Amino acid sequence: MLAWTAPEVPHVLGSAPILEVFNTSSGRKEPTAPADKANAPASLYVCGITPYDATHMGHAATYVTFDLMHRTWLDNGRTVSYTQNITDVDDPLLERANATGVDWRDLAADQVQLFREDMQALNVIPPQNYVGAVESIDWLVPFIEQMLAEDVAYRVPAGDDGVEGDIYFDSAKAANGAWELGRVSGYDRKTMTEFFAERGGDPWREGKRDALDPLLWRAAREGEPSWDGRSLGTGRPGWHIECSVIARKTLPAPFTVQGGGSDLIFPHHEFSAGHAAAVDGKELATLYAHTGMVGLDGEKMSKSLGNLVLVSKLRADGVDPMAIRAALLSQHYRSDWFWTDELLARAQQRIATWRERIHGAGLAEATALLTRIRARMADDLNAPAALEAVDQWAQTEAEGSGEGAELIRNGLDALLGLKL
Ligand code: 5CA
Ligand code: ZN
Repeated sequence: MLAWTAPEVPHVLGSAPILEVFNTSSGRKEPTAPADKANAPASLYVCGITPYDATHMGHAATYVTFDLMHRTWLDNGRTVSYTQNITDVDDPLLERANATGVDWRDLAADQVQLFREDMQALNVIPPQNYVGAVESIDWLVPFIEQMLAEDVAYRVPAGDDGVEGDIYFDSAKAANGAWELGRVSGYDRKTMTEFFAERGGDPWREGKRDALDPLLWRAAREGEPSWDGRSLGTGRPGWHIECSVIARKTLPAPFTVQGGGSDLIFPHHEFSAGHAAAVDGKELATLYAHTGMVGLDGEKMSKSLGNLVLVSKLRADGVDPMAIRAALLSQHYRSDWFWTDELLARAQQRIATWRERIHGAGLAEATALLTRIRARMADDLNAPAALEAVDQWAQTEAEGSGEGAELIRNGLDALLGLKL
């Protein structure tokens, strides 16, 4: 699928330490490159949207976070392969389409287009591979066929609706050196069970070998879209297999970082990793990075609750997208936080102050500022601390008459994606 137009990312002289990122799987901060190969190619997979509603601040915070990772790697002189999916067929999308009387394909296409516009406005570098679930069905069928052949997948007898042919993943049999249940999330069984039911799983389905086994292939049902799955029968893919297969088809195995919001740790990233490892015996990614949840008025911002602040709405109201981006950057990506009007107002104020101060920037102060920003970003993408460094610089007496302005402008763009 077409992504969006790539922004020019300025190249800035100087060097930065290797980026370290908190790995959910190990519970520690880890370098994203070997010490002796600081500029080794990097690869990133970030779980994309389910396009049934517009981009809210939670989505934006997540994609801007991984954009910071992308930019930090580019600044380290690394080539970056980046894949993002679009879950363009799944229960919530079909339910919304049915409820609103819109064709699910039109709903998805409209929302993906709005997402592209939001991402472009926020100066997010697009993925090279932007792949829809529907587009990946031909890739995914042979994966599931192989899993069935190796008995790490199995057919479940018809449930209440009498439909035969649903295929599930055998979590216990699939355990191998590269994955076992809990490898990614580290959660105990009780926590897994809770999240599985809350986040699209069906622990109650009869005939499964383990209540936590996830769906790989859903046999065709009346009124639901379906595709030819060869020996699987007609149907549509489960959710986790979509991301494993798209990642395996477009990135190295393992790739460097698997990313998404913390709501995806379990079951989604757990089983995406499990499916891939079951097929080729390799880990999905070397590191799993997760963003905290953004909320509004005391609740997680979510399409199902409807408590949303939309990027497109703020843009339509004339808010500078760079102020939106600065507001997102003002909170650490790993914390859960709440969007407020005050955060946006403060970001607008900061941008205005910086735009004013830059005219007097000298070269030495510019170089010193970039060094500070690089150090903070290399330490688990500490964007709030990087913005504080910019604030501190802006409070100092100007040392020049603009010789350093271009360097600061380029640096803030290259490293933070902020255009002054
Ligand atoms: N299509 C799947 C991933 S394969 C999905 O989760 N789609 S989504 O539209 O629900 O979310 C898109 C991305 O935004 C995911 O990475 C998700 O973890 C993240 N996200 C969703 N809600 C929030 C939130 N309130 N705060 C931060 N990130 C969020
Ligand atoms: Zn995903």
